Amino acid sequence: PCVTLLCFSADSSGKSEENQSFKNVPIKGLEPQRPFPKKFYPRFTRGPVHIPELQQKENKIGNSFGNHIQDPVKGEIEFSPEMGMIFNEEDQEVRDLGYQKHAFNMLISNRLGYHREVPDTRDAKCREKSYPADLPSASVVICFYNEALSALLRTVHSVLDRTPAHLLHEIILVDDNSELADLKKDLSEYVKTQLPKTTKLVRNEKREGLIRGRMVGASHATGKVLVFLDSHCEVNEMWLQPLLTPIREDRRTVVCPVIDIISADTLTYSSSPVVRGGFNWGLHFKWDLVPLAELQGPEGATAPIKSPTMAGGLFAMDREYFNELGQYDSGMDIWGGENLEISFRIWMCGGRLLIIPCSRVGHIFRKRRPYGSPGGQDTMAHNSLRLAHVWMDEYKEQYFALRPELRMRSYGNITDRVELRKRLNCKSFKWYLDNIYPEMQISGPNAKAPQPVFINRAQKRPKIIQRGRLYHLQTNKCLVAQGHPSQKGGLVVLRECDYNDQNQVWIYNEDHELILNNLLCLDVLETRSSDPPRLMKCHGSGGSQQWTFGKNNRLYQVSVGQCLKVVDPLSHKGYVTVAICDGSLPQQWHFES
Ligand code: UD2
Ligand code: MN
Repeated sequence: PCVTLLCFSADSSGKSEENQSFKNVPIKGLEPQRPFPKKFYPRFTRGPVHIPELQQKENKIGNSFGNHIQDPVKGEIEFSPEMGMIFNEEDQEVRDLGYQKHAFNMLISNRLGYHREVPDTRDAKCREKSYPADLPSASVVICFYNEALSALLRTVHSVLDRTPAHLLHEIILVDDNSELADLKKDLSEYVKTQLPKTTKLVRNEKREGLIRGRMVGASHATGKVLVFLDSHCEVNEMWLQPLLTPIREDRRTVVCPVIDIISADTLTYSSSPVVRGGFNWGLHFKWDLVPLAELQGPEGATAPIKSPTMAGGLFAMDREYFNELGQYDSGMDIWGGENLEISFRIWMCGGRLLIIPCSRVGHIFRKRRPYGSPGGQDTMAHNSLRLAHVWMDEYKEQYFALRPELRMRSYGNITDRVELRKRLNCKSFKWYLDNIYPEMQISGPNAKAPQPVFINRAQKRPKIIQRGRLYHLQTNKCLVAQGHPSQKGGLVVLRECDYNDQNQVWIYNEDHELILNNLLCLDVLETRSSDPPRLMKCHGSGGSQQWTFGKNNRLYQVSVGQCLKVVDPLSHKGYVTVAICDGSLPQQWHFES
């Protein structure tokens, strides 16, 4: 049977006519249907997402999960590659502008609308857990700057749709002085007319950055627990109860959900492995595998995990405890560093920080930040300096060893924060390293650190589906590298086919990558959908390197939403580009084994 996309809600911000034409795109039988690759940042792989209990429900089968559809036989959520199909110039503009302003595919985000189902990525044992009835209620604080309306409202609706009303005290949206006029107008209208009274919108008179922005949000909150979210998230089934439970037991516990991955190019929701937060001496956050000992308790994979640091965006904390512990450092600007600062502060001043595997929230991970700071400063360095001087004692030298140019840089007044540390009677940074993050390597002559025992998760190579030539039907030519196939950034062009030439051999694998001579992947630039494809290092996270073969012999580029086309089939130059899929001869390709 032919399954069509059924994922447009009435309030989708796309135009209804376009939706109509898009709705009729058949999916099954048109493209090779394979599980969407799970190779994302953090860089570990996992098998396909299985949702056995959904398989039982007849009415769910063939229904859409955003841009996933469920395979009725295997019960897997599969990826529908044509969600980003460009039909006209307007689509193209939405896509390209979206990448410029938000660094993700806004065309797909708009088409998904404000509600969608996401795959339940929790460990099966999480579904057997029960939680106390008398949990504290939460104020959800979402601070945003120039967010895409559809992404922001999907964040809000996912919370409204998947949180029991008695646990949701309010949602506080903090507009950090966004400049996008449409966003301002449409959002305040929407909040007024479409959302419950408990969703409030506050607006900063000037750009404060996410750190002071969250403090503003928290100051308006009246719920027992604060829950912070980024403005491009989708919460999963039963996300809040597992976060509130440990806080109810001990108010000095701060908790983070597992952050699932929403692809910036395809908006596909996929499962993250359970990892914990760490950092390096450059004061950058990083993910670490969980030491074996942490996973060997009776609760196994569902037990909360102690985490030395948090990623920053998604966490829950008792509101009064947030205030007692000194909120955030209000001298920190725009973006960066606040996550390590609050993590060190929690541990050193008598609290604890846990990751809760049974709570899952998806987040759009972008390849770049689409905004700067108002004065163009490097706020990460400024903020890191402040945290190093307040919290890291003699270990700040580790940072300066890597960033000597910052040693003399001014970082503003930190008196209040130093006093806070004294007042709260916080432990030393050495205590933190010894007890909370003993795996941290200390560089220098006397460096000696215990080797952590980590679970070894081998990276899986995507399976090869086909190996052969990319043959252009109209010209009888083959797609090859313009220069050497190992040259990064090189263009591809049509040349006479030579069946003995390895440099003409492509691999097509289960991740939908096209790899020339087993070296580089066929890739497109994210920002402009009209640029020709190039050969780039395979990044394994789909999107710009995903291609599917479909109707009318077309070769479709997933994140650009267009088809590979020969520019001028009669010329000898053999240039190719991507263009709106029209089924014409210049767009017809064969993969020849
Ligand atoms: C990560 C965190 C983010 C924050 C940051 C370090 C996650 C998933 N995300 O970066 O929450 O801790 O590390 O600072 O852990 N925003 C404003 N005003 C600004 C700039 C940003 O309100 O001036 C908003 C923005 O719209 C977004 C949030 O702050 O909702 C986080 O910004 P981001 O998504 O660009 O940060 P991200 O996820 O790269
Ligand atoms: Mn974010």
